[in-house]
Amino acid sequence: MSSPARKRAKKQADVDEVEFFKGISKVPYKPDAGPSDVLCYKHYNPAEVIHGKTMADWLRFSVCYWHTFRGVGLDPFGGPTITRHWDDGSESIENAKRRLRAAFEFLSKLGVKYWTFHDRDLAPEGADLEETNRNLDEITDLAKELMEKHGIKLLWNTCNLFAHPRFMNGAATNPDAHVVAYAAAQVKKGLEIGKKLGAENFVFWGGREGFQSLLNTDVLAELTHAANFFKMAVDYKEKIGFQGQLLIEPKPKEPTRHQYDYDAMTVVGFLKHFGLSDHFKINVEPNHTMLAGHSYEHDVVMASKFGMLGSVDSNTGSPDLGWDTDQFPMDVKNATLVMKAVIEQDGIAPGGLNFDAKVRRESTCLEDMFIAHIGAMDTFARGLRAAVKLIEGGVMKMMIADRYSSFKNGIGAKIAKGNATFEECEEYIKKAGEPKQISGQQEKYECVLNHYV
Ligand code: XUL
Ligand code: CO
Repeated sequence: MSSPARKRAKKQADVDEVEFFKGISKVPYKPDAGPSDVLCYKHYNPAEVIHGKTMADWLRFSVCYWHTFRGVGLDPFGGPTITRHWDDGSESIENAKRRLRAAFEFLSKLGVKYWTFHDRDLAPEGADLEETNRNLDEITDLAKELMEKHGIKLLWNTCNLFAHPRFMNGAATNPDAHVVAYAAAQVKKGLEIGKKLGAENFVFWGGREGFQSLLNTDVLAELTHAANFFKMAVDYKEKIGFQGQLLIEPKPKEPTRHQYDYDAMTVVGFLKHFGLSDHFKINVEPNHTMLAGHSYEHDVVMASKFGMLGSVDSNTGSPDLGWDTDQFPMDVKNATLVMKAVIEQDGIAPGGLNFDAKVRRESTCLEDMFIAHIGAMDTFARGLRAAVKLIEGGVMKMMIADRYSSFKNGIGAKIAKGNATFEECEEYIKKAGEPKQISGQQEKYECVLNHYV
């Protein structure tokens, strides 16, 4: 950034009324807009009531701070491509404040009610924990003020327990107790900040909680330490009266070769094993779900069926690649399948749909930030509308009821209730003989879904 531009940016830090996104006004709802009119919602109409709730309440959209306000387009092969005029690239408090002001203008013009952040993206890390915490106090004072001014709430905050070199071998699962204690001290502050800002959830994504090699890893010790770490978090949350829901976000790999929180069912098993399942739910990121070798909606559905779906990091990957691309979700069918699960559990609150997504390295304009979010929000609005029609139409529900109808009576009812024995089943087969073939009708189900998408 040139020196006059840097001076201008510095000045903006202290001025509340500077407009960062000149030429972009509050995004309107224009259902009849043409194909190239992309700075408007064509499907997302927040106040519209659909299937008993407003669209805003079903969707609870949230913007993430780390990609949208800290992303610079770095990749392993090249440096930053994305520069923002309000950001002088420094780790100063002034820069952090200016960035935050730009973020709230963005949220407000977009018409999104929630945001999410990592502690270290918000405020610079100081020389020691005390200084870092003071920085956080100063920046979260401003965040609180801006949240009140713009009527924006915190969906969740989280701690970055993976970027600093001290965490290279993990945080809660680090083989060095000193690092585990550091991570605990950091999360203590994270929960305090969550309480201060009225966070509706608090997320643990297991950054480097995993291993690169089993040869040097005592997996049972590490998992036990992780469970004890979570127990400390529950105790402290209760002690300070933090009301937010605790969430764990699964991911199978990256940055470590194997991440302990592999997928939704792994996390459910871990939580049940260590007696933590009453205190945590799951923040599913479909992009991670696909990295685990599942379909887009798989973990959303699995977590929901076990009563553990807390929130969704709404993004997507490229199924042709094997890594985490954090793209904006633009596939209406995938969005429909997620919203079907959300409607079936009567909403996602206190969670939401958080866009843990970044514009491509090549999408360098300010306008692209808006277009990406608007496009993703419209995708999910279409998904919501389609899922409502699918559910209200009732055809798929009837087909499924019919498919499982043999469990309504007789031996089926006994199996379903858990009252049957092997001997009774044998008796039944002696009388009833070979089961007749029943079609699974996958293609018919796919046609029914396509009817609504
Ligand atoms: C990383 C990821 C994180 C979490 C929050 O893949 O998804 O950004 O959502 O730490
Ligand atoms: Co995420």
